[in-house]
Amino acid sequence: MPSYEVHYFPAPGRADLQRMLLEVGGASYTNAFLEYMTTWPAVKETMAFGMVPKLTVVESDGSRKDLFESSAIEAYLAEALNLMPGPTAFERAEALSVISALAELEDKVRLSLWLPTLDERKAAHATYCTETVPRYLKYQERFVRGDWYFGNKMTVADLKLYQLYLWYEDMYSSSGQNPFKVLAADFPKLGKIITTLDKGKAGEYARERRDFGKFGWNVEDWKFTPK
Ligand SMILES: N[C@@H](CCC(=O)N[C@@H](CS)C(=O)NCC(=O)O)C(=O)O
Repeated sequence: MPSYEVHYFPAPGRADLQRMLLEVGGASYTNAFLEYMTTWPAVKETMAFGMVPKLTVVESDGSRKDLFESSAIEAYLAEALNLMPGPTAFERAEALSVISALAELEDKVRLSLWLPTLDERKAAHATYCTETVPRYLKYQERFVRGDWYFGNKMTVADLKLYQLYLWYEDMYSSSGQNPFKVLAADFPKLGKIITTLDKGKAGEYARERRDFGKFGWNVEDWKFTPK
């Protein structure tokens, strides 16, 4: 089995699901942390598309290859670590469709993060939690086909859901606004997946190896800032 390097900034961010897949899949990996303020501008030019995350796959003979773009890295790791549903390419593509829809929901909150004033950020987050999230989660709840998204096997789709839940915890737990908790009665199947994952390896990763102590949610400012 190869080992892996996750090249990213010292934050969960877009590498969170990748690290979680590696942990849950029992792979050997290291984090290669990048420094945004110092070395990043030069390192950026070495990236295929000028951005990270980058996943380096280190084969047992020492040969290395790099993969870019979160969606491609997530799909590759899910395949490599047996965290895709089956039995055919169709179900695997369906798992990617769940990830795509959840990533779209995730992208919508990024807009709130960069608004100029505190009042604008608070208002945008409130609308996001009470209107946008339920609109998307309604369809996610319908998609779940058993104890997990794809019946009796935990897959990358379940882990994507849990990663989104964790991000909402980062931002909203201090104000009691995590929509997965506030709206728990509306989404029992999604809630069950999150609760189950929280008790296992994914939860252990979330509690012990996800916070690098560099950036955190600043509840006074409603934005992520260096700690
Ligand atoms: N489409 C890319 C987006 C990656 C992206 O936005 N990366 C950010 C960090 S979250 C980055 O590299 N920022 C530094 C820069 O753009 O110079 C992916 O999904 O991997």
